[in-house]
Amino acid sequence: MRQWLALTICMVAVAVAKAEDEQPFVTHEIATFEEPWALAFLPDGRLLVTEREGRLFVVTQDGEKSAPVGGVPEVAYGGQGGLGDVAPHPGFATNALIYLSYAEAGKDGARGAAVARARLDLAPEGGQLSGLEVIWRQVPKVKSRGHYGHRLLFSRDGYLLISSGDRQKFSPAQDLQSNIGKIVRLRDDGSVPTDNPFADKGGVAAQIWSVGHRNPLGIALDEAGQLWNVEMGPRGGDELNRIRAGSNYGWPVVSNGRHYSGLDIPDHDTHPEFEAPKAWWTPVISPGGFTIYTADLFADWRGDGLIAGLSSRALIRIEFDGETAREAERYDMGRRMRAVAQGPAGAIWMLEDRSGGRLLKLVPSH
Ligand SMILES: [Ca+2]
Repeated sequence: MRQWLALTICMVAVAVAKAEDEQPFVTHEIATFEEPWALAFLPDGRLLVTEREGRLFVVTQDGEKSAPVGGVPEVAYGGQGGLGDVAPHPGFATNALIYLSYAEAGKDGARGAAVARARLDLAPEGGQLSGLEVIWRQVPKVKSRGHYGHRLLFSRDGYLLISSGDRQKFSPAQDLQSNIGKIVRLRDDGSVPTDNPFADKGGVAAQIWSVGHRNPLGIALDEAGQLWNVEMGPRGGDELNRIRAGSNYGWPVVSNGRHYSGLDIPDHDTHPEFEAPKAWWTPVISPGGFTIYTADLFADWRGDGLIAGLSSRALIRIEFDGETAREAERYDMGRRMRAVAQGPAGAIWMLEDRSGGRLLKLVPSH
């Protein structure tokens, strides 16, 4: 049954993958980077782009790239780790604060994601960070160089949401004494809101917004303000989840995929006490980034989810219907896609993965 289902999904995926000349958008190459990981727009319309080795750039929409911004914290580059996400504070225009996530070295080869905030003073040649303070860390640091997660998102009411991967350690994702394998919610200074679902447990549990995530590389808010995430499953079982405060998404107890060894993990429908994904993929798409489109330029896509696919080398469009979601269309991009964001004028901006990864601007073709 599972094989039949997987084959069917695979055939559907092939059927909807469109050749480039049929795509509803034109792709413009804006700039090229070395292992880019994240992009975000500043209020003045310029972009911040991170490179995994530890560089942050200010980039114009025409592709003019600054010198690396000074004062970026030292990162533990290697494996999947390095400099990760970047997010300007919602009040950047007045406070100039930005947030960076990155892999941080600990003792004896242990590593963990950290999030720092700093003031970014823009200058003609780029900019300089000052007053950098680390406001969050994965607990505990572990000997792994993968599954950091560490995407950043500000909620409409100004809280900082951080997706925290399971660090390839599985069971801590179910442990409230650890913040790995979770989505956490903090105030903008890193302090813990008193209305978080596990606030009364204190300690690291108080940070936790949702439980049981594997490697969540995308978080986004829909127009109603509901939170969604995408995360990589193991062999099969990539997930799109509707995130609710205090809910448990089941990793590693359940997954619609199986271990890399081939050993099965019980599927979601065997454990209804966990939140099941609203959409899932076998074969995997390897979601690297996620946004929900809210602009008018792509008029038919307003309200749709957009996933940057790594192994699927695609932009994947999701249609929502209240509480449900489904893959509506898959556009072949030809390269591993690491990140996706909506630009100020409604264009869709993407980053390719790895060395030579391009910053792309997608605009409607008609
Ligand atoms: Ca399974």
